[in-house]
Amino acid sequence: MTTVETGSIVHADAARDARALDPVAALEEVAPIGRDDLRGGWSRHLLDDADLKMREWFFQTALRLGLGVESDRNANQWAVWSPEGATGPAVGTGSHLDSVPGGGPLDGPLGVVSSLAAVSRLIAEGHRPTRPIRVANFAEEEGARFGVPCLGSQLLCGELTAERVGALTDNSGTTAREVLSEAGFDPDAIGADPKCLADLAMYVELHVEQGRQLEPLGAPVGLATGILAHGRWRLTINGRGDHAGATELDSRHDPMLVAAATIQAARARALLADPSTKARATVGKLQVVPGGSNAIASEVRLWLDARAEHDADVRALVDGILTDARKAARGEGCEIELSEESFSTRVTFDSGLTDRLHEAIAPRAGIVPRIPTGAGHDAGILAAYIPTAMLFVRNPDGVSHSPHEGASDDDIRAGVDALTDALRALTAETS
Ligand code: HGY
Ligand code: MN
Ligand code: MN
Repeated sequence: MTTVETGSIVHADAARDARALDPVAALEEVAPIGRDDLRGGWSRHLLDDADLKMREWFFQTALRLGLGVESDRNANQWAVWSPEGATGPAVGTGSHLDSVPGGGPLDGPLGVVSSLAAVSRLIAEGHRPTRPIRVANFAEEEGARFGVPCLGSQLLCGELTAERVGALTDNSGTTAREVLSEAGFDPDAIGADPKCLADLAMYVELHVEQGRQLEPLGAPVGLATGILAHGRWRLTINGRGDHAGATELDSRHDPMLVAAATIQAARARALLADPSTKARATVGKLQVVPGGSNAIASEVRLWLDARAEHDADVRALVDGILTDARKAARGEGCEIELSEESFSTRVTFDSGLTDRLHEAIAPRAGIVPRIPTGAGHDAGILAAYIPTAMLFVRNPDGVSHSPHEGASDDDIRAGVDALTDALRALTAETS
C-alpha cells in the first residue's frame, strides 16, 4: 500500500495516461473493493481494508492522469491539477469513497470518479485553467465507523476537535485515535486546517440523486438548492438482564420494550409534525446486550436519525420522541442516557455559484431542475465557509443507502459532461 506523507504532494512522472478517464469503467474498477457478502452491497469504512484500497485506487488513478496527490492531516485525500497559468485558490470538487454498511455503488464514489473524469477531459481537450482544480476524497463522510458524519470535512473546517474525534470508538471499541495512528496519521494534529481551506475558492460536489425528483422531470442532472437540518442521537437504555422463561412479566425491566416504543414514536411524531417541515425520523441501528434469544436484554443502544426543514423543527421532533421514550422507560423501570452524536444545521447552497453552474451546464444538459435534498454531504459543511454548490445525477428508483442504488451509464456520462462544463467555466474566469 502506498504511504503518503501528510502535507507533501506527490507528482506524476512523465508517463501519464493522456486518455480521459471513463467514469463507467472507473466504477467497474472499484466495484470489487469492499463487497459485503453478509449484508449485500458495499461496506467501506474509515481506514479499514476496503477504505485503504479505495484510497490507493484514488492515489494511483490521480498519478496516472498526471495529477499531483496528497493527504491532508485529517485523512482527506486531494488530487491536484495546477498547470502553468493556474493561480490562486482552487476550484474544489470531489466527494467521498466510504459507504454506509451494505451501501450502494454510487453514494460517494460517483462524485470522486466523475471529478477525476472531468479533470482528465479538460486536460485531454487542452483547457488552460486560470485556477487550480483540487479533487477531494473526504474521509468518513457517512460516519459509519465512528458515528459522526462528514468527519474529514468537519475536522478541516474546525467544527470538531482532535480531542473529541480521538476518543470516538467503533463497534469493536477501537478508538479513532488508534485507527488514525495505525494508518500513519498524527491523531494530535487533526483539526482545523485553515491553509487547506484557504486553498479552495469554491466547492462543487456531484452526487447520485437520493430520492426521485429528476426522473418525473425527464432530467439527467439537477442542481441542489439546500439540505434539510439533521442530526443523530444515541440512546442507551438500561434495564435488567434476566431469564426469558423464569422471569414473571410484572417483575421485568426490559429495555427492548422501551426501544420498541421509541421506534414507534419516531414515526408517529414525524407524522404529527406540520408536513411543510418535511419531518422524518428513523431508527436504523440497534445494539442489544447481551443479545441472547432466551435472555431479557440488560441494555439496548439505539441510534435515532432525525431531519426536517429547519433546525428548530428537528429539535422539536427529537424532543417529542424523547418525551415518549422517557415515558416508556418510566413505565418499564428502565433508565435512558442520551448523547447527541451530531447536528448539522440547515444548508442553503450559494445561489450565485448555482446560477453560474446552470449557465455552464444547460446548453448541453437541457433542463436542469433545482431540487432540495434530505441527505447530508461534505458540501453542506463547506457551504458555511466558501461558496458551494451541488450537482445531482438522476437515480431512476430514487433508492440510496442500499445495494439497489443506481444510475444509468448514459446519465453517469451526462453527469461528467455537466461537471466538465462547470469546471471549464469556473476555471476560465478570473473572478
Ligand atoms: O446520512 C446522510 O445524509 C448522508 O448520506 N451522509
Ligand atoms: Mn450517504
Ligand atoms: Mn454521499
